[in-house]
Amino acid sequence: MANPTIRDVRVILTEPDNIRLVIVKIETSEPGLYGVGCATFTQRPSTVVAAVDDYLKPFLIGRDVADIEDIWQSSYVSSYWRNGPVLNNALSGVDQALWDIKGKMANMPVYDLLGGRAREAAPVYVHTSGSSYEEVGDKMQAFMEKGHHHIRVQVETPGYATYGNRGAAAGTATASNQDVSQGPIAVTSWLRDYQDDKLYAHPGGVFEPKPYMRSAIGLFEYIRDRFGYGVEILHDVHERVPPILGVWFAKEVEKFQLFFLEDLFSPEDNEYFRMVREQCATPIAMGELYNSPHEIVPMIKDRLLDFLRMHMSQIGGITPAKKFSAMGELFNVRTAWHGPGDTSPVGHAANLMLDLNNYNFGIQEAAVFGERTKEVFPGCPEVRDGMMWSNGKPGLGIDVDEELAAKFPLKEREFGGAWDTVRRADGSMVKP
Ligand code: GCO
Ligand code: MG
Repeated sequence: MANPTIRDVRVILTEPDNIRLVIVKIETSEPGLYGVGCATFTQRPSTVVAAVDDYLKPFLIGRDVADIEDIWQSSYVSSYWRNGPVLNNALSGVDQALWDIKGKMANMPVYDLLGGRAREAAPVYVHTSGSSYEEVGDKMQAFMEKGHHHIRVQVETPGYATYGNRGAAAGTATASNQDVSQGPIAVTSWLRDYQDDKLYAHPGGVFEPKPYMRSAIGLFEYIRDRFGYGVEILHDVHERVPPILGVWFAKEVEKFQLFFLEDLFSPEDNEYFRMVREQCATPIAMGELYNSPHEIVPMIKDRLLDFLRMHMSQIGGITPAKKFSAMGELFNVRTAWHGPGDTSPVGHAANLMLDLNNYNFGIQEAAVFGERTKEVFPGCPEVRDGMMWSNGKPGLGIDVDEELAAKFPLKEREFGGAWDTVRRADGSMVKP
């Protein structure tokens, strides 16, 4: 009996809780059989819609839903040029939807299609941030009381823009409230005027590496004094510091025994990870900004990282992700899939399928989804007792309530929803 074929490929855009989400839905020739996949690229959602509607849909209508590998490989090169964020997200939406369909046809959750479970549930880490060490510590305490054991910690750098904390607004790192204990860093009058006039894309504020690093080190000292070493702490540098300062920072924080230090460098500076590996044992996590095997394979091959942090839809879905995690296993590199609020619940469900199956699972980043988001996505993976749990349903075990999703259209955003433009005190741009 012939397999069902792809009858339609549609994109669902929705923003239930102020984060733009992109889902692909594949409908088949078998009435009632469909799949959903995450294609969320929250900074450029409409480009993903075009990539699906204009290119993947005409390429895929009529294809056998069973042929996931061939569909992935042929779609991947159907643009000739490949490995970019827009086309990978479109491809991920299709790929995850096909895995969802295959699971439904086999009446199995995707983790069983991949070889079954290596663990009952996936330990997660959650985010804390604050304007003071005490505030971060209090939030940690609250999460630990709910059974969490892995906690990401970020703190505001007084007077500066800080990743991970809605800290100082743009242009506030001025002589008046500079972190002068770190030595005066003059915000140039040109920059201040520039920011006041808002002459450039939305001001993300002033970032300076040394005040940031000192406030982060102070946070780790505070946390270890208050809680000891029993709780696992994680920290995201978010690629903002000059590489040689990143090498220094990784060495300086080794004594705090982080679970991992994330995005120490930009992908463009991958080679600096060699210096870190030769000088300290701070566990390294990297990957959310990776799109291409050319970035990922060298990092695994040379064991330059400990945790693979790829954003699954940014690398093209479950099909490539399971290959990178398998390669990671052979080099004893663990997984820590990117799981922020701008991964849809469908994407979190896809992360969870690999989390449960992979032997070399490391940790799973969990987002605290808003109530409306959970209503739009019935079957959203549950986080309980510090772990993410599958509902064991066939496929990805999640759905999209299209009628409800339509009640939350994407909002118009300043600058098209671009990432903050963060600058050094001299006005030069800082990578996000
Ligand atoms: C993380 C990430 C996110 C990204 C965001 C970009 O570790 O979860 O760094 O916070 O900044 O997903 O859109
Ligand atoms: Mg990150």
